[in-house]
Amino acid sequence: MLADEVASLLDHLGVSPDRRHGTRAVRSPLTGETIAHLEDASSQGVAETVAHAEAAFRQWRSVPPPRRGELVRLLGLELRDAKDVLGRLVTIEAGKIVSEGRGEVQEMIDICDFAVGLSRQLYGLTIASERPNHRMMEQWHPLGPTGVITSFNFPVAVWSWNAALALVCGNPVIWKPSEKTPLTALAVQALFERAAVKAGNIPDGLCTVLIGGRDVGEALVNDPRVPLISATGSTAMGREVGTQLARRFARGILELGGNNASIVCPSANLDLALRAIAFAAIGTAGQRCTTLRRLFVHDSVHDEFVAKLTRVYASVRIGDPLASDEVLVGPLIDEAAFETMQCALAEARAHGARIHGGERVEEKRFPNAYYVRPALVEMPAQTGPVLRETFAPILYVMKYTDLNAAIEQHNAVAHGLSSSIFSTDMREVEKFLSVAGSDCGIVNANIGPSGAEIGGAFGGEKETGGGREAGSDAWKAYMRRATSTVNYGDDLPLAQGVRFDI
Ligand code: UN1
Repeated sequence: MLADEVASLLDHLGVSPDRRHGTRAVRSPLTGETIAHLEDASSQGVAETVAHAEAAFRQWRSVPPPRRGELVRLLGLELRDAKDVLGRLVTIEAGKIVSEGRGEVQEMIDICDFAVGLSRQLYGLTIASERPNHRMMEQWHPLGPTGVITSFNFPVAVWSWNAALALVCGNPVIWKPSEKTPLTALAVQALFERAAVKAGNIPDGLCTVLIGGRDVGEALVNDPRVPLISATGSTAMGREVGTQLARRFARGILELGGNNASIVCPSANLDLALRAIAFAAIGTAGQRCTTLRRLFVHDSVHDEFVAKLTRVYASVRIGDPLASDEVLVGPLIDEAAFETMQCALAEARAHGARIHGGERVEEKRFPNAYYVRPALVEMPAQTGPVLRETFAPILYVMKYTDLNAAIEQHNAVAHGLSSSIFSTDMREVEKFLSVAGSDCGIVNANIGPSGAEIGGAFGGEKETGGGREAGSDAWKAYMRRATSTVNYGDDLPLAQGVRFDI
């Protein structure tokens, strides 16, 4: 019984039994069984949580940033201690294989480390003034309560990319996790609370979790006391969130879908490309926003490469990730995901596809869980379902002859998250990385499009939403900039030479 194991993992992680009952059933995609019940937040509960966050903000914004970093450092220590247990809960609740469940917690640890360093580097500029005896500068100030809406596929890491930065930037965090993965959120909240006790003097309501469905997310998005919402999920969700935020002039960090592609050139190291593409297309059962979904292979290597890929697709081990470390493909999140995948495959067939795999497996053993063999789909052209994101392990393969034309096709989709090229010809690589190359937020060479590390800014263009999270200067989105001009002289020269003598 997974429910018993989940109960003991939650005990171990310190989730209070008071929070573990209610009418919302949580299921595991591994078996389809119900593993816990929780209570949704009421609309009054949402309003109270935001009020607490607002009160916490008044205190937290005045704590010096390196002291704020100390709390995040302690959170990183809690996560190190809990890595295996929390990783296992991620596997049970989201269906990831064990090493990816642990990898997700490692990504949380990495962003905590990054944010601790950042807490001493929230730099503003000093700017040369055109006026004598004047100094210009900018400061970065905390913004306010930050709402974080996350999706099932990275049930804990995405919160941490936002929360670690928001906390050192001086903002409280209100988390609305996916209704498919609320238990891991409560577990992380319990770890945060442990870190907060160790840190001491942390205001109540600094980090909170709101369990619930769409109505809870909407209440958060529409609350005028929340100046920033970071939302990860589908483009349809992001379109609604973005519109609501625009109406009240609030800020959004949107991390939406991807229809990511790679190009395999004639000079590519094909063995390397094979491993990279297998991980990117099959890993996480095709349920990453960075999953590889389209592949353009040069005519001269196409048949050889597709034959190799077909063998990988036919032999990759699929099943319950808790049963063996050799399992590389866990289940789809639910039946709806399975149906969507089957529709996309049927449509591809109507567009002339040749399909390898894609069928349901393990149905007898797990009638309520949805395991599939990843689908390798040879397409005559980039049409029909190839043009959209289907959140399932489907890789559409197409042939190309001219790199410029392949880059055109590469960019001819609505999303712009991640991309890569496999080539040992530096002219091809540099072209792909150049202004005339990939139009995505992430552009790689000789690795796949997924599996980004924390130091770089993560996010993409077009219908991916435009937000950036995690590394580089992504922290600026969590702060407000104040530009100040100070006159230390006794005259009042005006900018642009304007005269105004009274
Ligand atoms: C997502 O799927 O929502 O680059 C994020 C990657 C991971 C993050 C994926 N670091 O694949």
